[in-house]
Amino acid sequence: MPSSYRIFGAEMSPYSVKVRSYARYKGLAHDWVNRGGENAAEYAKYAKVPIIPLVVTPDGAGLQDSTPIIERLEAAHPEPSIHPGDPALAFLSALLEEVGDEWGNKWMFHYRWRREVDQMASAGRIALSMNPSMNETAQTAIAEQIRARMVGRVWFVGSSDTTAQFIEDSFHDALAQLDAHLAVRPFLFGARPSFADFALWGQIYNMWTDPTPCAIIEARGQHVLAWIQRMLWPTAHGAFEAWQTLEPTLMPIVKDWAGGLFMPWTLANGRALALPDEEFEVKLRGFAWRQKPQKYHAKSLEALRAKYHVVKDRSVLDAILDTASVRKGLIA
Ligand SMILES: N[C@@H](CCC(=O)N[C@@H](CS)C(=O)NCC(=O)O)C(=O)O
Repeated sequence: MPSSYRIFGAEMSPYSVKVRSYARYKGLAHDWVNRGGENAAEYAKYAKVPIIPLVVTPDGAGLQDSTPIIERLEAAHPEPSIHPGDPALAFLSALLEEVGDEWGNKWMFHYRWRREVDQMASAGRIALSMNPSMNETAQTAIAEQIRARMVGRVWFVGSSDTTAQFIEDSFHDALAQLDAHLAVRPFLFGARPSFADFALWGQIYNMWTDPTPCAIIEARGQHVLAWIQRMLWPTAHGAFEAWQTLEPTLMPIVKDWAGGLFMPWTLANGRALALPDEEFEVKLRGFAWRQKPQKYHAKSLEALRAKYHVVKDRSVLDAILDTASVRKGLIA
C-alpha cells in the first residue's frame, strides 16, 4: 500500500494546483501525477467523473472535487488548521473559497482564451504537458486543436463579446482591492493561509502563467505577486487575525466580489436551472450579465448554505453579511 497521497493534477488546472498547495502547506506526503500515459489506467480506476484533481488516499480511496477533497483531508489532518478559530471568519473564508472557485474561474478562463497571444501560449503549454516528448509538428497540431476547442467553450463560464469588458473591469477592481489587503499581511485572513487562499490562489496563480493577466498582475499588483509566489509553498508565519484588523480592506472584497458579483449571479443561475431556462440575465453592479446556466453551481451553493446554517452564534457574522448584501442569498 502506498504511504503517500497521489494527486492526479495538472499545472494549468486551477483546482489541481489548489489541492497541491494545500498538501504542501499541511506537509502531506504526496506524488503529483499526470493522468495520461502510464497512469491512465490508475486514473480511470478511481475517477468517477472525468475531471482533475483526483486524489487517491494511502488506503486507496478516490476523492474528487477540490472543495470536498480539502475538507476530507482537513478532517484527517486538522493541524495546522486552515479555518480561522472565530466562526464568523471561518464562514467568510468558506464564502471566499466558493467565490474564488466560481467567480475567480471566470477571470482565469476568460483571459486564458480571449486574446490570441494567451490562446497560443496556453494551448501550446497544455499540448506539451500532455506529452512532453512529442515532436514539434505534433505539438503544433495538437495545440491548434486545443485552441479551437477551448475558444469555442468560453461561453461556458459566461465569457462573450457582451461580458468581456465587464469581466476584465471586475478583475482590475479586484486586483486593486486584493493588493491593498495583502499589502499588510501575507494571507487573506492574516499570517497563515486559509481555505479561501487556496481556492482564489489556484485561479490567480494560473492567470499569472498566462501572458496578458501576468502583465497586469506584475504591473499593478506587487503584493498579489508576492502572495502568488508565497502560496506555491505556503507556510504559517503567525496567527489568523481578528475581524477588526481585517475589516478595512476585507469588507470591500466581501461586498464587491461576494455581494456584488457572485451571490446575485449564483442565485440567477440557480433560478435558470430550476425553470429550466436556456439562458439567463442578471444585473451585476448595474451591468446586464447574460449566460447559459452552469450546472455545478447549484450544488456548491447548497453546500455553502449548509455551512452558514451550522454557525451557532451568527450575530457578528450576520451584521457583516448584511452589510455585504450576501445574507439574503444564503437564507433564500
Ligand atoms: N469543481 C471541481 C472542478 C474541477 C475541474 O473543473 N477540473 C477541470 C480542470 S481545471 C477538468 O478536469 N476538466 C475536465 C477535463 O480536463 O477533462 C473542483 O473543484 O475540483
